[in-house]
Amino acid sequence: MGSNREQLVLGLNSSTQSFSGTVINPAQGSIIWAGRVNFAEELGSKYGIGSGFIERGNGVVVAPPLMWLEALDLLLQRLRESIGETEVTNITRITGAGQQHGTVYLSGEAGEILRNPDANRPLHAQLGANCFTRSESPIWMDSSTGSQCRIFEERLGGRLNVAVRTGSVAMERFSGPQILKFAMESPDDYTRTAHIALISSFICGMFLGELAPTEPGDGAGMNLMNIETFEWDKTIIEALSDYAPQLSAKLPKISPACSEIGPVSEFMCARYGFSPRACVLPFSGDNPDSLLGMGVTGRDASGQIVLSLGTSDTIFGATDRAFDPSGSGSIFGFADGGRMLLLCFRNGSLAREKVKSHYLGTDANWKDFVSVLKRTPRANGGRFMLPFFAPEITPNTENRSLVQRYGGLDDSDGPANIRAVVESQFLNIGYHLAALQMRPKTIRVTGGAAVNREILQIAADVLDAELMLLSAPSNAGGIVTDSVSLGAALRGASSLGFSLETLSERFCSTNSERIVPQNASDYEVLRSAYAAALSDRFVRYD
Ligand code: ADP
Ligand code: XUL
Repeated sequence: MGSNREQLVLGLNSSTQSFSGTVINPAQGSIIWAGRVNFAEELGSKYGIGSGFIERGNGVVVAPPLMWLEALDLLLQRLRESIGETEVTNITRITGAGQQHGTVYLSGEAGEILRNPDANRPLHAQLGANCFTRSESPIWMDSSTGSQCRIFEERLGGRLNVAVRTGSVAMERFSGPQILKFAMESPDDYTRTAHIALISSFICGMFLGELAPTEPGDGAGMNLMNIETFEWDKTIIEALSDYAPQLSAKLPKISPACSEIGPVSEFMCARYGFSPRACVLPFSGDNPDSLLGMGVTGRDASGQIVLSLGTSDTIFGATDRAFDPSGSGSIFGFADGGRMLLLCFRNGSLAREKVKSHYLGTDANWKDFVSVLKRTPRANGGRFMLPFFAPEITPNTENRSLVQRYGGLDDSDGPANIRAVVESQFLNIGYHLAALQMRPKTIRVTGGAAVNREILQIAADVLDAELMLLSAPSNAGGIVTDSVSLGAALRGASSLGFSLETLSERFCSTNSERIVPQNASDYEVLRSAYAAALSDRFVRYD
């Protein structure tokens, strides 16, 4: 193995719409490689998915785990082709993140096959139907588990008690209610399930060659982990045991985010050229790793807020809070041993895409969308909408979509609707931030839509906050939009002896472009109108 200067770290991101990776040289502060496999473009027809998932009706949203494995195979082949065999053997730490909350249900055979796969064939060709007790995984967009959330609340003495124990009220997309639903609807398949993995720990297991532990950042997105102890909450598991028997035995152990959990498997070395001395760390959730990748760590962490404009829009930051009594915010673990607070808005990029193709045609691109934004007036003459084209998480629309237009917004007026969806999404984010007494003056931005300066200017004006883009380390160029795989790589590098603060200084430069609010006062009337429209439809819980 080379000296510390030559050691490289691979961070991965098994996300909703793509599988991406970043290789860094932590000593030099440089990005060696970044790659991505887009599910829809490269594997869409084979797996019958649209934007990375399948909607089965009644709020059920799933994705095939074999698709993630095939994408991983493609990505790792590209990595080797691109950086060459020698550089691959210099990778000494491997970790990653997954879209949060989704669960993978494995039979006893999965563990056996993982221990000794044939290096001549990819894993997706070897983990056959007998390895899964459920061929499709429910993912974070699933909103079908309202009745299971009510069971959590009844059994644990109310919604607030669930939040006090787990950091979040029982939420439809969270893994606990999803597991309960599976156990109730398919008891035989549940009984055959030997291991329930998060998407993150499922992918991690492919590198370890055995079923992998979960990590507290992502484990907090299950409603099953105690947010104080970062252990499975025995009281909850016991309270649900008549619905989901033997659950403890099916859950992995929990290992800290920055711990080394074992060497990379022989299969991975033989098939992709990794060094047998490369170590694997637990995989985390995409949001916790994104927080690290956006440079939020250490003493000045609290108060730094990140807005991620990916499939979902999310807003998050480090926190001392143990739970959010209003029920909208979730508390997750964070790699530096602390906690983070997150608000998730399901109607993010996909709602913007939907409005784009509805009014501008399916061939329209983001330039067309931007040109409409440029020629429509700020604040839209008082027109706005409740922009929940799919069931929304914040506010919780309880498995229903909800699009309601206000201020004379006419459904047939394309330009006004295009502006309205963008403005209204940020009005919604601003409303929920204010409800949590959060009024950040600067916000770091990432995610696929962060390249769109016109959308960012609207966000800055509506939220009345300066937006900061992070510039990618010099040799990579551009701005950071895949902060998740970068954050995972930084976490991996921490186990080589670099402090997270040093890594953050080296990789997360905030000396880049800023989007300053220029017209925040133009939105004063709309902010109040939006708040009135929303409180008219939703009763707050506190
Ligand atoms: P995820 O990690 O959730 O899979 P990403 O962060 O990769 O998602 O973001 C993907 C989204 O970014 C797509 O749904 C796409 O609509 C959006 N996007 C990409 N480019 C632009 C752009 N120029 N303007 C607005 N949105 C964009
Ligand atoms: C967070 C959430 C989403 C997923 C997918 O709670 O549901 O952000 O992590 O990105």
